[in-house]
Amino acid sequence: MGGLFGPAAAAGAAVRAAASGPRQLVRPSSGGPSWTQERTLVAVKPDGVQRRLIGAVIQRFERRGFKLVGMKMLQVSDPPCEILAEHYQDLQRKPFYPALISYMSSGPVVAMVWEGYNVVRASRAMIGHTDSTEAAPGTIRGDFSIHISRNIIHASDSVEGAQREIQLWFQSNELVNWADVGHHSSSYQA
Ligand code: IDP
Ligand code: MG
Repeated sequence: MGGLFGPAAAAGAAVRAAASGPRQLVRPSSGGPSWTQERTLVAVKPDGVQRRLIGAVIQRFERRGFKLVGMKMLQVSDPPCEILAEHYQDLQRKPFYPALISYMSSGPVVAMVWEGYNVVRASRAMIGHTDSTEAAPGTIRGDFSIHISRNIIHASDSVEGAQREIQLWFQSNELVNWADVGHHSSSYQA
């Protein structure tokens, strides 16, 4: 592994401890319920980048009201692809694993961290079933994916998995804690 991902590769893609925790309690100033804010890792895979779908993915997450707190493009190209081995550690015995690593290292990936209420579960619903044949229309995979082995996008499947994956793909100083300060159109009065 090299190129843009050099520093983390040098660290053996070790999980770093400093990344922001995935859960924080937010109490709206207007009163109302306390919402548990989460973070999740979303990645546009090489086929999604090749098909110019980065913008479509970002647009869907922004429209849904989630907040982008980290994003970078990187190519995980050189064997042994430690970050991918760690990312897909649960799949190492699957017959498709070598092809999966080859696919994921075939071109650039856009990794993102999105924040919001129940963003882990919501983003899994937004991306749809792993297998394009089963993915519901309206989901990202249901609208764009052509095959289970070319399914456009990754999203963490649990809060614990999200924490692990965010720490794997991002340094803590690559994540930005930014606050809403009322630049939505609904905040302005004539
Ligand atoms: P997920 O991406 O929906 O969480 P996982 O089961 O975690 O699905 O599998 C990770 C990735 O491995 C999938 O997104 C897909 O790229 C690939 N994959 C999973 N199952 C198959 C398969 O049966 N054939 C080829 N590739 C597969
Ligand atoms: Mg998965």
